[in-house]
Amino acid sequence: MSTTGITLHQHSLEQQQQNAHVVEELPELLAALSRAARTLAREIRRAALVGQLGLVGGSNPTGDAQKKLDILGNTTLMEALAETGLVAAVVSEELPEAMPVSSGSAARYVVCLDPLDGSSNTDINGPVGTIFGIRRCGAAGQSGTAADVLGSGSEQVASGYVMYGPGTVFVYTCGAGVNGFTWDDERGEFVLTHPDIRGPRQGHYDSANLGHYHEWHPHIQRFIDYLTQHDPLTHRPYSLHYTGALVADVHRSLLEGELYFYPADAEHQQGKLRLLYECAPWPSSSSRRVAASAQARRGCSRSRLKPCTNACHRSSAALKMWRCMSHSRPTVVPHEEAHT
Ligand code: AFP
Repeated sequence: MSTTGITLHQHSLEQQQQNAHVVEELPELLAALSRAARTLAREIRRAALVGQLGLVGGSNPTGDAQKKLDILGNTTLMEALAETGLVAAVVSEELPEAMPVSSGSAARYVVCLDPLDGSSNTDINGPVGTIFGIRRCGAAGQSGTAADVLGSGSEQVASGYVMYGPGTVFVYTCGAGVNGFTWDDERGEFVLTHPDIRGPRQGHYDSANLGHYHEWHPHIQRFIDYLTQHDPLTHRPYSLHYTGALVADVHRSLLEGELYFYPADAEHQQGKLRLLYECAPWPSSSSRRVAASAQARRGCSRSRLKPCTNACHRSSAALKMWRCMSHSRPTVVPHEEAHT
């Protein structure tokens, strides 16, 4: 396939035509998400000028203080997805439960969203993002409920993220490679700029909130100590890069090879990152299927969720998830040591 100048819409149509496993509604679902992303990019850029920075005054179901832009992001995405008639429900960081969207027979998908990831960065003009994972509704009569999203991350039909930085970048996978598109003002389109993303085999960045170092499990502390030792042969010490916005940090990981981790700490004993919309959606270049390798707790088991109260917002102590996803091969302490 020639990739010169191809738009996101053209790309998703080609993916759908060329890969039997790709759902026929993919182009329309991605078009809706990209329309919302375009609106959000504009609103984020001008937020300081129109009084859209700062807090709303409440908190979301995961306990984070909600920003005005969090609410705007959620509404914008929900409206765009509702227009398609293809989405039965949305699971969002900003909503307590799965929210019904459409009830027609075409509404066969549930979309998991972190509408504005890293929203603490909005007030300092830092990078933020949107994360999405698209799943099929479950058995007939069970559509649009939390039960539809309780399967493994590998059951997603497509997933990805948008990063609002100096440019706006839309990255997605439908299980046939990971591709990135940059918004082109002149064409009014997302245009393919990062085809078939595969991170370098050797990374030398790490990304984590080291403020929690003394609360982490001793094995994780040892791992950090290992990364900071000097050894040119294994590209150590790693350089610490942390923006506080998962999308920005993991985007770097996909492009340049990096470890990102947010292990359990005193405040977040189950980990901070939410499985459905902060972990499972991260696209993998190493698998035909959409990545599911967000892992639970210290053991790095697969992310099959079991029903529980507020399962939509269940979190994961993510230790090494994006090393495997980005194809980067940093030299790490032996697996057994890191995970026992
Ligand atoms: P939200 O802005 O969507 O709540 O996500 C923020 C986040 O989950 C993730 O984007 C960051 O990597 C992480 O939190 C930063 O957390 P700390 O401020 O605790 O380091």
